Amino acid sequence: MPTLFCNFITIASEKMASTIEVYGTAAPGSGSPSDKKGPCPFTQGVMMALEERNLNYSASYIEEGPNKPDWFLKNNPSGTLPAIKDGDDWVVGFDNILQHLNTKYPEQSEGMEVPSSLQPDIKRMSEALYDTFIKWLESKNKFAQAGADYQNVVKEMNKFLQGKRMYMAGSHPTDADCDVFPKIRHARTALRYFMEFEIPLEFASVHTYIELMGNRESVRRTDSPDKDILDGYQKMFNLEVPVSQLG
Ligand SMILES: N[C@@H](CCC(=O)N[C@@H](CS)C(=O)NCC(=O)O)C(=O)O
Repeated sequence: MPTLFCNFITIASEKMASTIEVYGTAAPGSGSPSDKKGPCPFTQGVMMALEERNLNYSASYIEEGPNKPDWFLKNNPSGTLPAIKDGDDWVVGFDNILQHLNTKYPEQSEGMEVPSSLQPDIKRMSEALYDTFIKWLESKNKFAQAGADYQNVVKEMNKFLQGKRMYMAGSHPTDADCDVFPKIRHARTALRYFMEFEIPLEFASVHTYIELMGNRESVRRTDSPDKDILDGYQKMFNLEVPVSQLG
């Protein structure tokens, strides 16, 4: 076989075999690195983005806080999670990671990019969904203003989807769903338990969206059991209702 051809085979097979290493947020108290995923929708979102692209990856988890391993901080001085190592490249943060995937794997990323006309609205809703959810948990008060703010964002999302879109950016899943869905999933589970809050039935488009996304393989393969999500947020915010009540 000519040398040039041999080299091509080697490079092609190396490229196909390369595995992206994901470092996500670990369950509180599980160590670093840990094999126990913690309550971080950004971590699930990155893994969903890899699943939707059919890219090979392995995942391990690092605990939040100051005690991150030296080897990790050497490569990721900010300590922000999630991060990935793709070959020699370290990429940190949800948006940067998705941008990296779109640039480095254009074929696998086909159809995943969010139309620029929709990006600002979706980003604003996504950030508001997470911020109000976290503020509500932090308040430890079922009647806090953050609760009303959270419901307003869900209402806005319902209006955004209603009669126009099945997924956040249209008729097929995109990176917008890797961004938004994990936040809805985590909040719905945690708020139901800690705040006795259910997304009102009148927000039917959001309920349909949750069901549609919940059945996707990319979600099934990256999801955490409810108990792990609840346990994570309980420890993270020192919430009073004991998760052990779940049985
Ligand atoms: N904007 C960041 C947010 C990610 C984030 O909030 N990560 C948290 C974990 S869920 C983190 O980095 N925690 C590290 C620490 O607090 O030590 C992103 O896009 O990924």
